[in-house]
Amino acid sequence: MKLFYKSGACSLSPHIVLSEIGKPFETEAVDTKTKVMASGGDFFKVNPKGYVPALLLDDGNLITEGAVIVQYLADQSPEKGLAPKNGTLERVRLQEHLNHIAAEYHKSYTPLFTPGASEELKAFGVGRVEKALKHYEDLFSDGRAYLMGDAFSVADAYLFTVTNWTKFVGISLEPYPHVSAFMARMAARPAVQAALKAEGLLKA
Ligand SMILES: N[C@@H](CCC(=O)N[C@@H](CS)C(=O)NCC(=O)O)C(=O)O
Repeated sequence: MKLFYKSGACSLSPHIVLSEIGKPFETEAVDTKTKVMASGGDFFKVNPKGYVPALLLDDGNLITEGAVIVQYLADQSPEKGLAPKNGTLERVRLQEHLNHIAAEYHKSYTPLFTPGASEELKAFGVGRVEKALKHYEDLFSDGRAYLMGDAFSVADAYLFTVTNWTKFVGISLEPYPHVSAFMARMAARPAVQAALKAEGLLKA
């Protein structure tokens, strides 16, 4: 299978999950502004929505939406324990986290990455990001190591990826010590290091 990605973008989340699983996969970089892929092709022809991540399966099917891709990957390798079994309440809890990250947190950064966005819109984005960070700070303050408890799940890969953007938009994690500790815990995972390195985000 092949993951279409942009370095450091939300596609880092499935990249981390693929790296955690450790089975062979390919990647292809996409310029998300021009929609030109590293191969020179038009990314709109792969994913008409124009967004990374997109996962092309060996049988030609394409899966889009990061929160969905990571669950598909986890379900293909159940022995890795990256998501609770479908149909369980625990799986619903995982989906609550994934949906919150996608709908409430991820997209709150949009004005902060949009050149020419008004100061008012940027302030709105910062407020939304800080509200989400407060939510995660409260969650982690019960001593859990990962969103679902003691064990890493695919939601952690997504939370790490999005929270990593704080450093590009000038939002300090200092008021969120538990979130900071989570970020350090994640960054120490060999699979996360491997994905960051593959995307050129680690100094040699
Ligand atoms: N709903 C999509 C959104 C993905 C998304 O926002 N991808 C961004 C990178 S983080 C992108 O490709 N942006 C290009 C664009 O806005 O045209 C998902 O959750 O996977």
